[in-house]
Amino acid sequence: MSDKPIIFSGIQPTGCSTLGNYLGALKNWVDLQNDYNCIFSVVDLHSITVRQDATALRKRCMDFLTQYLACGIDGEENIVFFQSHVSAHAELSWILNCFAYMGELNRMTQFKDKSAKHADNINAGLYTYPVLMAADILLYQTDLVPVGIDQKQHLELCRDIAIRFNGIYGDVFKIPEGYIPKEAARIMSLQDPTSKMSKSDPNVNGFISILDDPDTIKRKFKRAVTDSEGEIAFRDGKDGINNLLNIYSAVTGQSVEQSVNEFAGLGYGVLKERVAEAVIEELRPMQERYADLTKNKDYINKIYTEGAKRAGYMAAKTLRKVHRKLGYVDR
Ligand code: ATP
Ligand code: LTN
Repeated sequence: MSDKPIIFSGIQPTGCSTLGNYLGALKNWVDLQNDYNCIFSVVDLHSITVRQDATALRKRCMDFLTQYLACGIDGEENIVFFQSHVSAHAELSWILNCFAYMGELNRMTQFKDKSAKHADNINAGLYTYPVLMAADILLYQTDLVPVGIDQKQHLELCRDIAIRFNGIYGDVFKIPEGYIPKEAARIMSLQDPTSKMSKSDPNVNGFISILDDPDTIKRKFKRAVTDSEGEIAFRDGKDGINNLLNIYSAVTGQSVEQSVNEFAGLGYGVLKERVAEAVIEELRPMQERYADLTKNKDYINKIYTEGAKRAGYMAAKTLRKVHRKLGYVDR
């Protein structure tokens, strides 16, 4: 790898990737890939905090990795791999568990939300999930972590753990920074614009899947919940309209203010149609590449096998350093 700064990010293979994942994460990965050495993982270890069907999970993991490439990530220039293929993630995660406090983990809002959602299965993995995420990041001496704003708290925990560890053992880990986009940091559900668009939402009308066809996208935007005021403006209390304006701005690359001006005097119907059109056009090239790539299994296989090899090499280096600092006998 060249001496450009390092990026690490990942998405868990649950549900199907949404417009939220695309605008909050994937699109930025593509934009950043030329200026950084990038490591993008399908974080399959994270996904089993919720019970998964093995056959479906295996297929979904492949679909997610293929989507990374279809979005425009160059899998040869960058490292693209499955988290479970590099055992150092689980190994460092155990070690970092011993440097994370229960008080810290208790404060994680994602843990609180997910425990409420899966009250019948509040497993220890759900609780220590942010520690595994810290291990993902710290293994690669990562400089920058591009994520949506919902991951900010996890990232701060990662930094705290790294600073604590370095405080005891010297300069072991690079302290990573977050890269959180402004407009697209938090895309909201189309059915409940006060909660985030989530790929595990049981209501499929709440999210746009990045593989949805144009008719489905139009239909979902048409049904999007708005308000009864009829005025296109961006302000508190207009969650549905704010969300549509955010999506439109993120896709077109213009500011929210410019979008508000563009729609001045027009009705909600027009806004919904234009947002749908913009999203369809944004996703079209990715969907075409995706269809091609799914036919090329050998290529995909080569990308993730090579990816795991390169990632494994980098991760082993950090893990070796950690082991030495802790006092383990050399292998
Ligand atoms: P789940 O519903 O299974 O919890 P998710 O949709 O929240 O999943 P993650 O795998 O947790 O997706 O997140 C992957 C990346 O996408 C993260 O960087 C996250 O911040 C980003 N992301 C997820 N949802 C949104 C959203 N609605 N808006 C912006 N970014 C998002
Ligand atoms: N927890 C993240 C996914 C994730 C991640 C990471 C993101 C796992 N490990 C490392 C960035 C860096 C989420 O979005 N739910």
